[in-house]
Amino acid sequence: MDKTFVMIKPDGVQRNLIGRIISRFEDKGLRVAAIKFLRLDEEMARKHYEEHVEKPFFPGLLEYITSGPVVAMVLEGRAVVEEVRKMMGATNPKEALPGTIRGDFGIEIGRNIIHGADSPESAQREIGIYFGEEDLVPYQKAEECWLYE
Ligand code: DAT
Ligand code: MG
Repeated sequence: MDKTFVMIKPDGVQRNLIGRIISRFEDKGLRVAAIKFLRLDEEMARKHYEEHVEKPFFPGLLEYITSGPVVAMVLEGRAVVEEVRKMMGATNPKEALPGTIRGDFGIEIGRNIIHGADSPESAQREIGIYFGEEDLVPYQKAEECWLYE
């Protein structure tokens, strides 16, 4: 099954959205394969946002992402990277459509609630930052024959 990496950012945790966000993924039929509650330090944040460290917005991003605990998870499902990106909505909540997580819960780009890997390659790299092979629990859900043809 395809895998992606998702993180509920510090604002999502502070705003009591953990349950509602995970529920959306469960409702869609995606499967949680690993989950962890943690606070990023600067080193982890730099690794996570490797491609953005030189960007002008990085100092603010670093402060925000290390400002409180986050929920990191691996989700599984068919084409899950793309599905999760659709469910998250545009990077800037101002442009994110209603019905998406960022569109429904966010207002500003620097408080956009959720991270999701943007490609299967990024997903693999990001999963490796937060989880070891032993953290991924393989299982099947009984409903899967009603989700997949
Ligand atoms: P995404 O999180 O949708 O994958 P990204 O990888 O381009 O977006 O950027 C990572 C995060 O950095 C994003 O969630 C919010 C922040 N960010 C991106 N572009 C920004 C900008 N122009 N100003 C401020 N923050 C920005
Ligand atoms: Mg990104």
